[in-house]
Amino acid sequence: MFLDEAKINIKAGNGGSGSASFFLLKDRVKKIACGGNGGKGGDVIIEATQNLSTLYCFKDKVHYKAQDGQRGSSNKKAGRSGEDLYIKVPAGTIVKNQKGETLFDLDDAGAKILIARGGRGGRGNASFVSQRLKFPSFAEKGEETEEIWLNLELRLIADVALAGFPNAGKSTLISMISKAKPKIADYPFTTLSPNLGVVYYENESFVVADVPGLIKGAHLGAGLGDKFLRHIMRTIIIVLVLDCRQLIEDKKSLSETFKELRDELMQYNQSLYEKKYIIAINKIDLISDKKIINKAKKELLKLTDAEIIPVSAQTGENINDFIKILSGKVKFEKSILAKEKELQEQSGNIRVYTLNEDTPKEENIKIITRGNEYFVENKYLERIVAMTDLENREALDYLKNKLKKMGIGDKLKKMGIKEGSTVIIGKLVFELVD
Ligand SMILES: Nc1nc2c(ncn2[C@@H]2O[C@H](COP(=O)(O)OP(=O)(O)OP(=O)(O)O)[C@@H](O)[C@H]2O)c(=O)[nH]1
Ligand SMILES: [Mg+2]
Repeated sequence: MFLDEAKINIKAGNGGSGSASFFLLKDRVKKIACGGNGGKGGDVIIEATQNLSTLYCFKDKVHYKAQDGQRGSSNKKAGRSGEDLYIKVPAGTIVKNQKGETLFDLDDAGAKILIARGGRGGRGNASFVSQRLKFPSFAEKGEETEEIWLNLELRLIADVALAGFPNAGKSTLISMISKAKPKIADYPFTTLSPNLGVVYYENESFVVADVPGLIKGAHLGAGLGDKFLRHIMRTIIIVLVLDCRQLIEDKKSLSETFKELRDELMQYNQSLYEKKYIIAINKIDLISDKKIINKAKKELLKLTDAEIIPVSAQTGENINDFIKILSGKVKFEKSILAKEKELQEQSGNIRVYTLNEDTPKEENIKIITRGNEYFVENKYLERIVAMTDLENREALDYLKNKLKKMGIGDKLKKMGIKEGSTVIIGKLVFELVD
């Protein structure tokens, strides 16, 4: 079963809450704050693997959640961190956000992205002990993480794509040059999803993709072509498969079909159009008069300087030459790409992408006014507020102090805030009473 699109919901683990506990000394009067910190929540990591070739496994499982961090406990015992969750996807998967913007392109096996970071563990009351505050009765709550919806889109990783109109013999060709065993039949749209095959030549090998047939207007979504054209996007070389049966049956020239195909690729995507390609004139076993083929080839050469190879995917005629030429081209183009990639890839294989910053910064506090309301916007601050136990008087005092130190009060005053105005910081809403 093949599936090349999936929508998943992920959530990193919440941080565990800190503990507010005291250790009573022998006299049962003196006490020491000893609440430990909560553990960090598990991260969600998406990893590309060679062992998967479709997104089918995401069909029934949509929600993915990493483990929460555990609560801290007394005796300064920290809570255990939540386990990270690895989501495996086939190499070639593109990760998009809900708006359809590409966040990441996992184009090689082994590439990993940290897509959502686990929540920070809340600090236990032992962490709040200071000269001024000897017996803090409060602890921080663990940081809560948010769910994220992602769209996964698979673009197969193949070196070569066989493209052509339905029935041209693409599937027959891939079955002739590789071990792939796609369905072959004498009607259009036999192939409904892409097939991959590995072709071996001398000491080299390359991957070929047979995709569903294109038809005129495919770029507009006609037929099946449009949906699968994206699988050709990554390939280095396209083989345009033309069916020479039309020369005798429909009296339609190959040049015309060639132009239609090229046009279709161009309409879909400029870079697809600009890709290197060669032409295979297939089914030459059906035409005994070789002059007809040669004439068609000459006409095509007026339109393109691409290599043109007449073959029969059925009898195997010229197939060795075809493989040899294709292999040479793949090798050449790959060596160019490898050099380009070397320049790009100095940062290694593991690329970290996060939707939430690990340590939001204290700087750049923004305050926005709307009528009598003042919105303080700063991730660092919002996180502190979210992790504060707002029910606890002492915790609130501590937070107030922190806000003062950060100069929030002064900033608000400078903006001309009046008594009775509302200040909003994340989940915290309060009225200014001076
Ligand atoms: N005589 C002859 N018939 C061929 C050759 N290649 C393919 N065919 C026949 O052409 C028909 C279509 O072949 P497929 O390989 O299914 O064509 P396709 O391009 O994959 O078609 P779609 O998947 O529908 O796009 C089948 O009946 C094949 O047996 C060939 O070289 N010679
Ligand atoms: Mg086919």
